[in-house]
Amino acid sequence: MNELAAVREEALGKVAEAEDLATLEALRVAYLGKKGALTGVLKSLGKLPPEERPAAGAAVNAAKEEVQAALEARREALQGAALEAQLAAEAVDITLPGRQGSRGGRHPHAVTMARIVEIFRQAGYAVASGPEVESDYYNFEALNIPAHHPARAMHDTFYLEGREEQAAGDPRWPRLLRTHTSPVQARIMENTQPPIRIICPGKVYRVDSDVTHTPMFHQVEGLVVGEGISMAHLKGTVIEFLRVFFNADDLAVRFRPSYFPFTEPSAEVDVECVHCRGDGCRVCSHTGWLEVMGCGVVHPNVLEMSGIDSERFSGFAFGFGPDRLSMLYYGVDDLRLFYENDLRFLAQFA
Ligand code: 2NL
Repeated sequence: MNELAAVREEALGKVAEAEDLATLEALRVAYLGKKGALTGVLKSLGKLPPEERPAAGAAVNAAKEEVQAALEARREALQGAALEAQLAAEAVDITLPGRQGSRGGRHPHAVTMARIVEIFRQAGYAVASGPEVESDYYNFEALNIPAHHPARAMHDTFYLEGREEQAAGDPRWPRLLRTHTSPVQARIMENTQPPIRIICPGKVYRVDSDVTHTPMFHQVEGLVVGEGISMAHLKGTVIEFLRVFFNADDLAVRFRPSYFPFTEPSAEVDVECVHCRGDGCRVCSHTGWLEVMGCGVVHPNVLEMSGIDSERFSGFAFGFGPDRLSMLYYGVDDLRLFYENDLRFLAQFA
């Protein structure tokens, strides 16, 4: 009975201290297995006098059941703890906010183009567009640009292949990438009688490409044709547009005589430097002025070639680079920044 008490004590102690399921299984084998310690005690009962055997047998069985119950209780406790630990480790806090997607923004040049279009829309202009691959006729001939004008030189214009068609006298050849959006206006004048009031925003192409020129850039041209249209209407329109665009109703604007084959008279337009307000700075090369567009009264030849009676109707036209206006408006002096797509730059406009 002393030996039984010692084995029972030892077994219960070890079970209580077991830290994992493998240890528990080893303890079960060691005490309750075929060759286990308690099983051994049971086998040794044969050595007892017969009258002591029933009580001793009952005591051994009670001890075995006690150890069995302790093993099961301990196993349940360990499994419960393991489950608790797993649940704690895998816990998901469903009250945390979701991951926010980063919000994009429009490119500053796109915002500028939309502002320009909106200003002219409000003044009653329609928006017109046309092909970027143009014929020599609409890009040059219809705009009174004679055959040997410097603007037609190969180094300015991207020409498309098409020798056979050219040789055959096909009027759609030679073909080229338009160098300005004027051909859109020439096409409109051909199929529309005045009054005409349009702007033509779009992509244009020039061969020259360096730090300040890209082979593709944007242009916006405007055209108004009607009875009694004069240089005065042109000046009023251009001045009002620039003041609205730059949010400055007292912005100084000046017109300098210039030359374009498709307008007569022609002028180039300067605005008071929007950065130093005319005092002189790096942006305006210390002149106090910024050149922003070209314009003029439509040449009668251009009207006549498009089938508009130049005795009855007259018009004005203007053209500018919206990308340059965008740079001046936002105060960015390097055009490459707009094409590198560095988010640190772009995000400042979103
Ligand atoms: C500039 C100058 C200009 C025009 C464009 C035009 C179009 C027709 C008839 C007459 Cl259909 N003129 N366009 C007139 C004057 C100037 O652009 O510096 N552009 C960037």
